[in-house]
Amino acid sequence: MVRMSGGVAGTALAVVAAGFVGGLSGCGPSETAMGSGDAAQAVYVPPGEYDKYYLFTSGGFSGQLGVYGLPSGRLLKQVPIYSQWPENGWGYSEETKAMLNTSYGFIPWDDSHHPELSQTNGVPDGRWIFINGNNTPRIARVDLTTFETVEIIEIPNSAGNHASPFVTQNTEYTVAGTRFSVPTPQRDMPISDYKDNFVGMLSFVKVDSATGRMTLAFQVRMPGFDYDLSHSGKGPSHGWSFFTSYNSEQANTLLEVNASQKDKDFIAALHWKRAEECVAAGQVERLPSRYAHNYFNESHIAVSEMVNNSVVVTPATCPDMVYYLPTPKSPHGVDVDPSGELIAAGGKLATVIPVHSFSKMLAAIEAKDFEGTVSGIPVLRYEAVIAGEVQNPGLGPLHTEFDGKGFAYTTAFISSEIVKWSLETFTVVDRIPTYYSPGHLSIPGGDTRQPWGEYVISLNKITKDRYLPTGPELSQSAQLIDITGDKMRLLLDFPTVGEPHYAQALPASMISEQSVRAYPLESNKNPYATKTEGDAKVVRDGRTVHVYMTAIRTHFVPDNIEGVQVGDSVMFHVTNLEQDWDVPHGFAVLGARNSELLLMPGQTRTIVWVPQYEGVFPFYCTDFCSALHQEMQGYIRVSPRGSSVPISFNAR
Ligand code: K7E
Ligand code: CUA
Repeated sequence: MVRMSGGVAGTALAVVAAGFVGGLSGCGPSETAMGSGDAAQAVYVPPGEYDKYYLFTSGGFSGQLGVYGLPSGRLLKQVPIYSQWPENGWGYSEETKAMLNTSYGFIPWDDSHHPELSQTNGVPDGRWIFINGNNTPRIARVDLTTFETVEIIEIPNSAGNHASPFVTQNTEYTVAGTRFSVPTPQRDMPISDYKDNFVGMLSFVKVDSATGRMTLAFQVRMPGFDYDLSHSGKGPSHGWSFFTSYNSEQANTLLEVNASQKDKDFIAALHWKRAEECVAAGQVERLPSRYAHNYFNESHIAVSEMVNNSVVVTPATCPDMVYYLPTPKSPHGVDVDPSGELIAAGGKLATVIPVHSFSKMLAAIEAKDFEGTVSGIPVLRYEAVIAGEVQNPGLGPLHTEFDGKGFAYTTAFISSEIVKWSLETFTVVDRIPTYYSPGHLSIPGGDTRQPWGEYVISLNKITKDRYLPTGPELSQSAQLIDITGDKMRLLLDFPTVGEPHYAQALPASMISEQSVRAYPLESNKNPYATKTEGDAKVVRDGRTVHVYMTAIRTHFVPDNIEGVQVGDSVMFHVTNLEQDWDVPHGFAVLGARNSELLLMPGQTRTIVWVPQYEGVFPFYCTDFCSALHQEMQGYIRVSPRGSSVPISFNAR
């Protein structure tokens, strides 16, 4: 909570305020309109106090997930998702490597754009957060009790999983729309055969409501457009998902020109409840497909399974499943208001924000008010489905969120601003400059049935002149804007790690109260776990040496090991015996060519070390765990290949 009292806080406030004033040069009028002291007070979280909200930001090309506190903007954690993370051994340790497996083999990186909280009844429930992998199509699930990635599923017959992972109202599904259409199944063909040969697959991944476990339920075969963003219906529109598309021209080269020919592209309105009926009735095709499904098994070791086919539904054999809403012009975002009635599109090149009406859409479907068909998919008449057009929305409107009080907020990328508009009159009621070029914005609960409102966070691509220079690459940033009053008020700039395409926030108590503090040692089922120091041992198995090691303040057991030879694969299986909160130990060994291990209390992790030279090599704890942390070390002796030095170690 933000609290202010007494002289100490007042002093700190003055310092923060001075910093803020220093940042004012060259800024717009709305920033100077409020006292900077007011802004500082509004974001000041006194030392020892907690933030009010968690904010989860995508890492973009870092492939990770950022966790921040609001309103302070303090970075709390980076959660590794798709990119290897030597800081804790993610993707390097034997227990986690398989999480990054794909049908293309092990991939240590991806581009992640959209974090999406799980929902119950259209409201975030604080259980999981999903995030898409864009380059190698995947969806990951993070458990919010541990802030750990626990599952990654690859999406077959897709390329560029951008319209993802937006969930349905009760997290029945998380969706995946392919940005790039591709030959399906993949095969050799001339690129110029794009038209009518490439497929744009929209995938529905079922989420088990008890466990969160994901399975690819079905895919919908769509014309070869580029599918860009998605949001699912809610309330009356629950059962539908909406996907923007561009390049309905089906160009395969110079898209900046060739995909901007038509006046309108489409939002695909997909009735997934209807698709479920067709799947149940067997009106499907089984497509040979190869994709990886990775998850932690009961021993908390990542396993990777290959799945070999997918179920495909086609509009032609599942009538009434999908309709096109004409939408100007190369639309990007698509956002559904809290009531579930209004569907707002961002149009990168559009001069208005088109807002479709769900009830009008149903009426137009009923009346068969079509202006034609595209590949057999009915195209609804624009005038029949449009609820309103927001005039003068800024240049390059991209993404919209809602405050739950009857207003929508849309980013304008080119004119660098957020515009606030009324869901009743479709008129702009306020605007505020952002610094600069916002992509998404985020309001706590802002894409749900019950937004918490209070703030909008602008997620900016460009920060020229906002921060100290850091060479050619400058930070991306978030800006915190107060939306409690009639006028938006800029409160705070804070840099972000990676490119925050999108972010979601929710009240902190929904997560903090269920946070895991340690993994119970008694339920550690890792087959290489060492649960007491008396069980520590070193075992040779051919050219592999297994070291069953324990870590506790402030020593490893064993801490002297001999009998290892050059070229052996030494598997350090290290178990952290601590059961206290916030006492990880680290493990690093000289010459390791992968990473360290960071062991949470009660956890076992394994790193492989292949000694290349004879000698005596130290290992040590990398996490300053106690006053005697520097004493937490040991040695391993490496003898020449074929040496007669026997395996030995000092036990307890
Ligand atoms: Cu607009 Cu990838 Cu959601 Cu970025 S996307 S901005
Ligand atoms: Cu254990 Cu430092």
